[in-house]
Amino acid sequence: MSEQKLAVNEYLKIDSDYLRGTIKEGLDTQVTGSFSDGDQQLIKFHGFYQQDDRDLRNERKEQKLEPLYSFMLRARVPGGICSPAQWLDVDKISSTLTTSNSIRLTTRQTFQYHGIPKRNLKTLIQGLDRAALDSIAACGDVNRNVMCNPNPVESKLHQQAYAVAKELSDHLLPHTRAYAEIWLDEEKLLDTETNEPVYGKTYLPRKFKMAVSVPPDNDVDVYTNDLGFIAIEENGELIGFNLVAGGGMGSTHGEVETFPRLADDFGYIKTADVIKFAEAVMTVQRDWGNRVNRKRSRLKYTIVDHGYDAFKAEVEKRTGIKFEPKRDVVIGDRGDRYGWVEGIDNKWHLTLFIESGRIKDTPGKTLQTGLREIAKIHKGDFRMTSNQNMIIASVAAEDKAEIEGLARKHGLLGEVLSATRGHSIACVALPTCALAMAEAERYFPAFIDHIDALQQKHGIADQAIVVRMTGCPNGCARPFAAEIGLVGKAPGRYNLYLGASFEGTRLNKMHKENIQEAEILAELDGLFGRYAAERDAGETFGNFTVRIGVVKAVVDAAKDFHG
Ligand code: SRM
Ligand code: SF4
Repeated sequence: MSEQKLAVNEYLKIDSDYLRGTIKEGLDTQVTGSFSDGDQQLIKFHGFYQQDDRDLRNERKEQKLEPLYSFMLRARVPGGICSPAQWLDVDKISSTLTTSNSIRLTTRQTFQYHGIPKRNLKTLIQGLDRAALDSIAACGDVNRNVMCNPNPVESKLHQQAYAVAKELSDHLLPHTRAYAEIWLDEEKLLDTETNEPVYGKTYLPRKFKMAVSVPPDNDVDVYTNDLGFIAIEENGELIGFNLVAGGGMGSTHGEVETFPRLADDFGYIKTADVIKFAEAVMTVQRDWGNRVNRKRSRLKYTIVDHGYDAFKAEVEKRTGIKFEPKRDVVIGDRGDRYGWVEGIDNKWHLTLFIESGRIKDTPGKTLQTGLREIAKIHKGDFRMTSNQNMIIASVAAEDKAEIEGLARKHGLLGEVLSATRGHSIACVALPTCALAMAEAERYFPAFIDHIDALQQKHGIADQAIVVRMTGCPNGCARPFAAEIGLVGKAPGRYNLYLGASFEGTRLNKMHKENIQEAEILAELDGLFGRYAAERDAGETFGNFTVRIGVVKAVVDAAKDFHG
């Protein structure tokens, strides 16, 4: 059998001297705002992407100018928790070193800056470093930002789950000193093979994502991750986890060998064994994952291609521990609890809805200023959620009024939020995302207005429906796990997916391809009418569309998603 050629990125990693490449030299080059092709791949491991303003692309081409390059930086904030002092620094950096003048909360509990000129990159990373923040491994073929349920209400269990998420994140960080040398001007030490004891020179075949969920909340959408840990408690104490693995959303339109998938249940493990199992799952993926075709290189394909049983046996062999049968657990709501909620420690927590996670000052809605003003007086912490929202956590009863006053003054609170809007997310898409085929974030609020109106028309406004939109099938807002998923195909055109469960335990399936707003709304109008008239008590919209046969339930994604 002839040897297949590895994907280009594999050679880049091998030749990069542990992710250094020629980034340092590229940074000093003044003649272009971009990096070389190879370094553009390597900078991802350092947390940023080269982009250009797609709204201006054609105009600049006509003027024979190079695209207006700038950079997007994604921070690494395990569990999404940061202090008010850190937020003030994050905010200041956005105003002084980026041209977008905004902060973007992401679907994985962290924040991004857009519009960073190359000349500001180093200053920006040094600013983050002073705030005890970084962007190492926020992107690239490594373990990314580890998500964790941010619910501060049941604080003891959350604290224990968060400690596990933080330990996972720390343990699986790349060891290379490339980031420290290039961005923080630290000295180069002697590199040896032991530089990357877990990853090795070629790191992972592809990105790798982990989440820790605390049931019944499933805000982290645990089954969409490569590796998920579902917390199991006894008398309010964390005792272990159900381990799930092999989830992922990305696919390519028209290529049936690519598909989204939800993670499989593997069984129960004790808290003390979490790191062992995480390392085993990750290293099996490191050794067995597809390094030839990057479209088939995520863990989900490794499990499908090698088989569930073989994968499980290898993980058990590497840990020396057998999975116990999975524990019974209820998987519940993926939404956030908006407004004030009292925790068990007599502290209060305020969840703010941030539409598509975009924190920016606009006329009448000074969201960025509002959060800055809150950070100046807040004594608790900030928690970013995987629904792109922000929790002002741990507020003493006597401080509630002042915080709420600021939130109202700046438009962070006060608008009536429909049940569906509160459960809906959209990815960034245009103008910054290089892969976008259609709008998402910029169009989504108006689209949800239409959904709200249709739900009101049919008397079903109280029913939350999980609606998600992305500008392409990479799935950054997890659209294939939405009851109504809209995935960009071309400007103004989307594929409509239906039939996922409300809780995120079943994928959806394509119902209509390549349709425009009018057709989407007409389709939903008809289905909402039937839902209002024919639903069973308590039946969610996704389950209804499967029961009445609008789409078939996806049980085995490899066969059913396209079949
Ligand atoms: Fe994503 C690529 C934005 C969560 C699957 N994602 C991108 C890039 C970097 C485009 C690029 O490669 O040039 C997007 C940058 C847009 C911009 O201008 O900011 C981008 N992804 C995002 C964010 C910011 C969306 C958001 O609206 O919040 C999310 C950042 C998360 C974070 O903080 O780490 C984001 N991306 C996700 C998720 C959701 C999740 O992880 O829970 C997914 C689906 C889950 C998964 O990984 O399978 C996701 N992004 C992808 C993929 C497809 C991967 C695949 O397996 O095929 C790509 C493209 C790629 O990797 O080739 C991608
Ligand atoms: Fe870009 Fe596609 Fe991700 Fe949206 S889903 S941010 S369009 S890569």
